[in-house]
Amino acid sequence: MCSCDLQFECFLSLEPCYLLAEGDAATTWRASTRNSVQRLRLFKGFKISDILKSLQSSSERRVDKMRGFILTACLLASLAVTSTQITPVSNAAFYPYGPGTSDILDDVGDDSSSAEQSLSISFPFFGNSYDSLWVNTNGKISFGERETGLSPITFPAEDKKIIAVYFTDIKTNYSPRSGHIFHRETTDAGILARATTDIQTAFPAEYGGFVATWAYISTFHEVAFFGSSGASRDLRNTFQLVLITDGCRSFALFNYDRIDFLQGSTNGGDGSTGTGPNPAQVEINGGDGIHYTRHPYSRTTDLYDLPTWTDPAVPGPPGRWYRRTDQPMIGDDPGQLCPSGYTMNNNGDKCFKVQTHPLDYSTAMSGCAEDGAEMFNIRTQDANERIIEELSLYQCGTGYGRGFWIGLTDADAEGTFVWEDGTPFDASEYSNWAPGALAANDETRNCVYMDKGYCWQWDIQSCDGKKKSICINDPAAC
Ligand SMILES: [Ca+2]
Ligand SMILES: [Ca+2]
Repeated sequence: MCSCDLQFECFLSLEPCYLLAEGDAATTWRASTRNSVQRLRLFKGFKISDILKSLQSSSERRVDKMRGFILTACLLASLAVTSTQITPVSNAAFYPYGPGTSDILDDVGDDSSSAEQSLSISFPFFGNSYDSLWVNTNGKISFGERETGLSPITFPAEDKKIIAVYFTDIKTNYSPRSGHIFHRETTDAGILARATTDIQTAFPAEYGGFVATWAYISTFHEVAFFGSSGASRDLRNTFQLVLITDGCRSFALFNYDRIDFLQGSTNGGDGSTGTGPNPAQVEINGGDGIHYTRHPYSRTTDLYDLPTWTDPAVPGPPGRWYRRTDQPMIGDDPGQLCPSGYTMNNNGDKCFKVQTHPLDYSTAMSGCAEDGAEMFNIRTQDANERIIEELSLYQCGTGYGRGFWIGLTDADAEGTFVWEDGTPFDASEYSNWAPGALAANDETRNCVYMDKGYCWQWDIQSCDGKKKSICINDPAAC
């Protein structure tokens, strides 16, 4: 009979003790002894449920065969001991990891990465979604490609789709090994219940009804920095990223338990102290060159305080930073997603599309309506200034008669202007008429447009004239 530590299970009464991978979806099976955790690559693709089913229902001969199989695995595991027992942190913010979970333990490395991890869902990230990810040694999770870079990057940056949990030059392949990097996808009911509670608690007003259906937990346990030696090799950082989604919205939970060093000794770092002029990066980059978000301590010496930091705006345990990740962000401002073909305005609250082909007024209106959108109406000076800013690509001051319809007309009653939704036009609220526009208004000129020649001041022309137009739409729900 085997005698196991609590986190291990006896399997077929064999010594040493074994951990079985969590769930049938696991593609690797790990056997763990009391003194080691060792991934057994030779079982890739082998399902634990198959073993158990086989053991429960088949003949003794098959059981014996399976025992032999397991024994062989045992022997290999025992011979291939490469790590010492680790004790996961007892930190309320941290999700379970390491021994006792179905975590993948990455090979030790310096500027390396996990294998590409296929996901059972598409993870929504900054307006896109990804079917796989990489866990990279230097403290970051990436989509689209592995990220082996060791120097923080100024975000926003193009192409890099990165969650920098603690991005600096980390190294786990000293001898003896210097840290463990664990990760796993999970749909475990207990984990999802916890994730659901965390998001609901953090954002009660916005996401009180959120129910998590999937999570990915990546944990960097007591990792050392590149360039450490002697006493500085004992400077270790422990941090974790939990990705959570309901298939529509997604969130990243950053957990910090221990921060002993600010940066690796590259980029001017001091190998004896783990300090220097380029501290680690705690940021997210969407990869479009525009969208990113940044922890207030990112790339500062305040990083030491991450384990006790609490977000003043979001209820959560110390050491926890939350970010919603399906929507693109610019700094701290949450953006929203626009329907296909639409672009978020600079204010981040409405989506717009320019119908660049000049159309008569009613055709332009129906073009917007087909998208469930409205033609842009300028009701306020603020809106006028904003749309002009959005149209900055169009040089004004030339091209009189060209421009954009603005959804204002006096077609029904000459001289009485009405917005397209039926709201009466009130000149005392806001107007921006071009010189002479009202004086020239007559029954042949009933539709209002922003005149390019007058730098977007308003003019009136026949509704049969051809103008560009702007459709305004609400952000997509998900
Ligand atoms: Ca490194
Ligand atoms: Ca008129």
